[in-house]
Amino acid sequence: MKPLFSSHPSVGSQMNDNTNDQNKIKSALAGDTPDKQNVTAKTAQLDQVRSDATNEALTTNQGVKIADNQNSLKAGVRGSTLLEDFILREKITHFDHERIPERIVHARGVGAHGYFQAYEGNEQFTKAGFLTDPTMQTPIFVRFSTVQGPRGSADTVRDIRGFAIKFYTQEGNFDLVGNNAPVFFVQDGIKFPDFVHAVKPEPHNEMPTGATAHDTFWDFVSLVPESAHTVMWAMSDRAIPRSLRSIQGFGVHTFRFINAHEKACFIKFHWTPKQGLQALVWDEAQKLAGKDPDFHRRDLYEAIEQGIYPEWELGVQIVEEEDEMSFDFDLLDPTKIIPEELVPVTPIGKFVLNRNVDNFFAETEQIAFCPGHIVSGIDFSNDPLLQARLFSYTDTQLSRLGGPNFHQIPINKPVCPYHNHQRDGLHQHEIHKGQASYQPNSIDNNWPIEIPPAAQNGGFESYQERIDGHKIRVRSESFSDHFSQARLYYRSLAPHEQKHVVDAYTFELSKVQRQHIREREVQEILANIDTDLARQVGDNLGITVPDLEENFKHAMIEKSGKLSMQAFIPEDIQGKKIAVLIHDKVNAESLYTIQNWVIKENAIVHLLTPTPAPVKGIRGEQAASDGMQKAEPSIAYDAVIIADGDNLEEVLQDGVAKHYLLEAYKHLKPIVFLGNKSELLEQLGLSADEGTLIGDDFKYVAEKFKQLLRHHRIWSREAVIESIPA
Ligand code: HDE
Repeated sequence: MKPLFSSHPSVGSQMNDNTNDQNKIKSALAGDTPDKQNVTAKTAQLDQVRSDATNEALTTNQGVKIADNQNSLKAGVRGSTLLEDFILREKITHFDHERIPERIVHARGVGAHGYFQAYEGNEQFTKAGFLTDPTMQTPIFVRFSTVQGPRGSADTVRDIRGFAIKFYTQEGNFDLVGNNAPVFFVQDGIKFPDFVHAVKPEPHNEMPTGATAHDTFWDFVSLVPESAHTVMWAMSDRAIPRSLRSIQGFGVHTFRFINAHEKACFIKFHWTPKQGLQALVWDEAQKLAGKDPDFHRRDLYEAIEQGIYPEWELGVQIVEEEDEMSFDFDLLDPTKIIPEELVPVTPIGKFVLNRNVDNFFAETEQIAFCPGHIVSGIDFSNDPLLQARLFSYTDTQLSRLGGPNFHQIPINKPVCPYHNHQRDGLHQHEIHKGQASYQPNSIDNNWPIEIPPAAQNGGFESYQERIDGHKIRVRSESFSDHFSQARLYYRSLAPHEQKHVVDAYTFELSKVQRQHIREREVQEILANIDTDLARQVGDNLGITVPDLEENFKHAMIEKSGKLSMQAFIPEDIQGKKIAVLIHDKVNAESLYTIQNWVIKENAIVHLLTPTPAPVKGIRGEQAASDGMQKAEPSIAYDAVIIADGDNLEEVLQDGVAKHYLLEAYKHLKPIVFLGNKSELLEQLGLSADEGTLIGDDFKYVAEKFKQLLRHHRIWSREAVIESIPA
């Protein structure tokens, strides 16, 4: 971190008490602790990002050295440009073709590298090498995404998040292409193009970008009750995450594990962040979409640059083959969860993201996930949505990445050897030697050869499921209950989360122009889920709601403990972002105390000033600025501290600082008022509550502050904030 104060000659003698603290800060600056902070990290990163051509001559793609990269070749000093200029033409032609088609869904994304490490004891379930060797660290690449918006859309829109993981295992690549919701909008892949056409910006005017709040989305989902459960997730706080570091991931479909004795079981993948689950509030999400459309990718990138590595625990729910039919829903139905009360999650390993990409296009944009990339020990189920995905992803890469050799792009390449008789095609990078590109062959002794499944590190063999049925286009009757689990989700949420669901349906439906669509959603979908929910939304929209409770089907379980985000409060405050507002005549000692505490907690603190210039401490010291209050708004932080100092009058004159505090209060954030700053509460017309900490010395409020930060928001304040201006 930048030193907070310049070594002003007058400071030394008065700051003796803090010498140790300052030394700690300095050693952190020098890299003695892993707790690097934002500002230095940015500088260091600028130093590190070197081109691979540093110290090399500029050339054309054919290797011809270029003497002038500033001027095209012209017929005379003021004459026209010559067609002959092969340097200009090569450069412009390449530039013209720089873009590739964006992903049809999940176009907006961000990725990072890391590793996966298995826990002990998984061999009882699976023979997959990367899951059964706890000493091995398997490299991974994760790409997070939103579903609806194009590549340049904002990060914080209301949407399900994609959470795709590529495991580069020694037995081939395994792609776990999941979402941050455990269920999906449709049950059969044949409905996916319809769903995507409805959710995407409308075709006549290409609006809205990155939002489901429009007629075609609600038209479709109100006509397709199987979407009810997933829509409920999309209307909940899960769909406006505070950070990509604080989302859960799910494989959605039921898969299979197969162990070395060929015994199979059904599984569902879950992965849960050590950082806990946290959401934005809706007003923040909307404002961030304008003030920092890169909010989530920046948060992930900066955390990793600063050595604050996000971590998730991977687990599976395991269902024995013989228990397949023992639930009141179908395991093959991707609109259903298995409540954890019925089948708990067994942890099988953890993964950490610890390296940013070197080049966004080469890695994040060109990575090609496919649920069909699977390794021995894992297999598919007959979930009809999964089955369609097995076709779609490879197919889409052909047009995105321009041919069948996309597995040769570095980010997609397996780390284990691969050999076969596939040849040629667009963008072939390999120079295959020899004459025999077929099998059987005697010219090359039949190489490469098949490896039987029973051999060590053997060949892939599909689970030998017995199939006996008619060739038929039909939806299984066991897929027909669309509302019990939507109800289970709603009823399992904390009261403030339920209120947010009501607010979200109200907001979204208020944007729907056609009254009959609004009415259908409220009267035919919501009324079938929960009468109270439907009435609240209905009242807001002026729509009457029938009482359908008599028809409600009672599910095996009515409430589940692991659906509310409140069930995932983190143990620490690692990576939380704290803004400290400072003005001239700030109390320096108080800042050092805060700084040391933050370093110890591995959190992030920014000293925000009225302008980018440093401010003066009480004793004439200079406090460097980590950013200007106007440019680093409260919506980008988890908590605010208004620093101690002899400057209450200055703060009262500062409309930006006052708005900062009002907004943080309105967004239910912990706020610390140091020294005489507690007077601001009254001046701003705010009530003191459990989230407003007041003290002369930060030391005495630090522990309480930490607990508030762990819990992320002051929910009890929500009832009183309506009258505060947005
Ligand atoms: Fe996808 N999906 N999807 N999807 N999906 C794509 O693949 C598709 C589904 C998911 O970061 C596309 O490479 C079909 C469920 C993620 O690169 C495409 C069906 C789940 C990502 C495609 C589904 C997902 C994609 C677009 C229904 C959660 C981003 C570009 C049968 C389990 C991966 C591409 C990344 C991307 C098709 C349903 C998650 C078009 C046909 C269910 C996280 O192939």
